[in-house]
Amino acid sequence: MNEEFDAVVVGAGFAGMYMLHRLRGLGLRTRVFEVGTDVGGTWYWNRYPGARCDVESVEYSYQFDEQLQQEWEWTERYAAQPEILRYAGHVADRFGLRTDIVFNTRVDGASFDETTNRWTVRTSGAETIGCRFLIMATGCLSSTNIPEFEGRDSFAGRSFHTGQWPHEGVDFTGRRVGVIGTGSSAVQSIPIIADQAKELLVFQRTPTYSVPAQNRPLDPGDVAQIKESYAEFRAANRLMPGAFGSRTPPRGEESVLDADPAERDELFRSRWEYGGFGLLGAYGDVMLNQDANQIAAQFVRDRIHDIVKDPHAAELLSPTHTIGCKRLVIDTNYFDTFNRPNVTLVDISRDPVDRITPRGLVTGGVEYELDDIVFATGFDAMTGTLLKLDIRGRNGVTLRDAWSAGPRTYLGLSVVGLPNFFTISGPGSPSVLTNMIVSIEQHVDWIANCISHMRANGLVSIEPTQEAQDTWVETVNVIADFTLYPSCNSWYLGANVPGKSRVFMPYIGFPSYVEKCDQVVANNYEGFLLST
Ligand code: NA7
Repeated sequence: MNEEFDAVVVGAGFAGMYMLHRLRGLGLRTRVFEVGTDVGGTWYWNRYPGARCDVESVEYSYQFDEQLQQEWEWTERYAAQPEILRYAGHVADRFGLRTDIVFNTRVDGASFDETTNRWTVRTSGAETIGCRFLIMATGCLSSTNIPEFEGRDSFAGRSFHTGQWPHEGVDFTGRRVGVIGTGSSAVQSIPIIADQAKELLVFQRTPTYSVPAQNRPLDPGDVAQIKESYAEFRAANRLMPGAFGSRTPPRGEESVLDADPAERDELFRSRWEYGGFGLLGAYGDVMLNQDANQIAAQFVRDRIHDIVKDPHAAELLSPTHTIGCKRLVIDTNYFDTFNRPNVTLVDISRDPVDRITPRGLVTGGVEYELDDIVFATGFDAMTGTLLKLDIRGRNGVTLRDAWSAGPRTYLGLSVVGLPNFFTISGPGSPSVLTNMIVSIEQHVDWIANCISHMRANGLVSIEPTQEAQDTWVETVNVIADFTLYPSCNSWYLGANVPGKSRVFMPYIGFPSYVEKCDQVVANNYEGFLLST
């Protein structure tokens, strides 16, 4: 054993940084381990061209420190990756966080000792660290998904994954580039790569619903107004289902099926022109009823046909699945990019990528020669990183065994058999369906308060009961089944990774979730076993 700590936190993204800050405030000796060379988490890794947050910058920031939120100046409605990374660095500087973070170091696994009620953590630095509390701040989109295409490593050109982009950037000038995937990362990067590359080929398996971001520089008067009453603005956001968007046009309660077609079209158009996710909230039943959903979907398909001049390309770019079921993408000039003479859309919905060769890739019996391949193929979301670690709890329980048929948690915070183990924004919590920073702060505060309660009462271990966990898993699923979310192959369901169990992972509805977490505490940590 090299060193003893009260708590070990895995990951120095927004979750790990705030967790460290709170634990220090409680006087806990804390050590954070981070694979990267600096803080920032997902914003440290995702440096692809055009990377930008889809939650507005004045909301996608911490609220735990009034001075911090007053002093930081965002420049655009939706912040770009370099600005968010600068913000993360600013927070680390301001609170002196880096002294307790060990960079360039991966946590490989951890085991729980039932006699001491402590964890032993193993790192890639060949260290073993002892701690009472083990907190996973490993992020929801931190394990990249690169499909096992035959011959993948034989490609003689350059290849990149959007989520592991080179820090020095990539120059595509004069190159023939292939992008595989049309999710958010592809939609953001394609217009910029198309601007640089000699030729761009986009290999699309499923077309994407994307709406304009209508991004713009922030108006200083507007920002000053928000800052004057930041607390009220934040409080209003916490009452929203996704913990953001209280300033945007309000959610409609009516059914789209009852609306007059001309008025309906006008409302959708106003949301389209406003930009962002608001289109899905124009009516109350878009995410609840398939007929209602398809009316919103048709509106977007019509816009795609307005923008894309070649009708065949427009048709290929028009999705037919449930809108909003895969995360709605917000873009800048995505569909318009397909009007460029140097951009070609290759439909691989029927003929998948057959193999990668030294010269390019083969699909539908055609070899497309490429200089560069960009894998915009997403992530093994929410569970990927947690399951890479060898976590061993009580009675030899491993996280991998416990989750072999899909993740099972109590509140997305804790797991049966793993005492004193917490997951920040884990599966079973609202996480990716919300403004992540708000969810992170709510989880970190809950965990910090729980640890403080344990210390004040001489308690040495906490673990959920089997019954509480089973009931919670059931609740998460019942709520999801009430909506259209489970109706397509999204990463929310793990359906993007071959062989992954199909389980809807996020809890839908931030306010009711917070109420439940608070109730658990008010009822003396209902559903948990606490021992002295
Ligand atoms: P996404 O949204 O998971 O998108 C990945 C894309 O890659 C998507 O279009 C996939 O098509 C495609 N894909 C994945 N595997 C393959 C294979 N084997 N062949 C062809 N195409 C494939 O990841 P992003 O990084 O864009 O975005 C992730 C989140 O980051 C996003 O939701 C925001 O929250 C930010 P499919 O749709 O599965 O047919």
